[in-house]
Amino acid sequence: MKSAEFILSAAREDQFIRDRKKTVVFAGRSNVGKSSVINLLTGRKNLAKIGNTPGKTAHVNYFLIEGSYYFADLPGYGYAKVSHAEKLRWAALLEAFFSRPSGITLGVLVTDARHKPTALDIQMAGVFRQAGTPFITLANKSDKLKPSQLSSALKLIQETLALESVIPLSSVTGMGKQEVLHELGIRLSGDQ
Ligand SMILES: Nc1nc2c(ncn2[C@@H]2O[C@H](COP(=O)(O)OP(=O)(O)OP(=O)(O)O)[C@@H](O)[C@H]2O)c(=O)[nH]1
Ligand SMILES: [Mg+2]
Repeated sequence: MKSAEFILSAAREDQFIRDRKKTVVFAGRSNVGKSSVINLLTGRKNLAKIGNTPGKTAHVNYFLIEGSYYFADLPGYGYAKVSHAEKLRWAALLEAFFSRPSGITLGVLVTDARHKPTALDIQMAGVFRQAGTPFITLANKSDKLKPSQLSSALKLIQETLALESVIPLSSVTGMGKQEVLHELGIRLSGDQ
């Protein structure tokens, strides 16, 4: 991507960006690699911070891509050691984020190729569906699987989340990057 810059980190509803630019929302379990995927796609190694203490960053981070649309990095869910109060705050933030979905053009649900999607992943897919937001699903960390394991792993994700397709990806090797960029190009080119 030609340019990508960090814009702001929103901790509260009134900080969410509500201009008319298209927004691609990245969601997924804590530590699944959302920030790594953003860095891979933008070709910037340190744009989104990787591997911070999980569960500590309940912010929505916005990046402006090529001056024309946003990537929004949602806080990861499902980190066991997060307090109940923090989980509630996260849920409220997410609900507020999707309560005015006007700018949200596309969701990117990042899952872990090695694992069956969790109940929270199923809920997240439900949030996108309820908001009427189309989303694509990535099976990140595919480099950790043997090629022979990949197709059954993808099938498990696809069936558990009732999806039409899943794109295998590795933020480490770059496998799948072109396919995701191609898909984003198609989804963002419509004049929604
Ligand atoms: N092997 C492998 N490791 C990855 C891949 N993607 C991310 N990681 C590693 O997984 C860890 C978590 O990556 P992050 O990008 O910080 O994950 P995140 O989903 O943004 O995490 P939170 O922001 O805490 O929710 C880091 O140690 C990454 O280096 C991948 O495709 N393959
Ligand atoms: Mg992150």
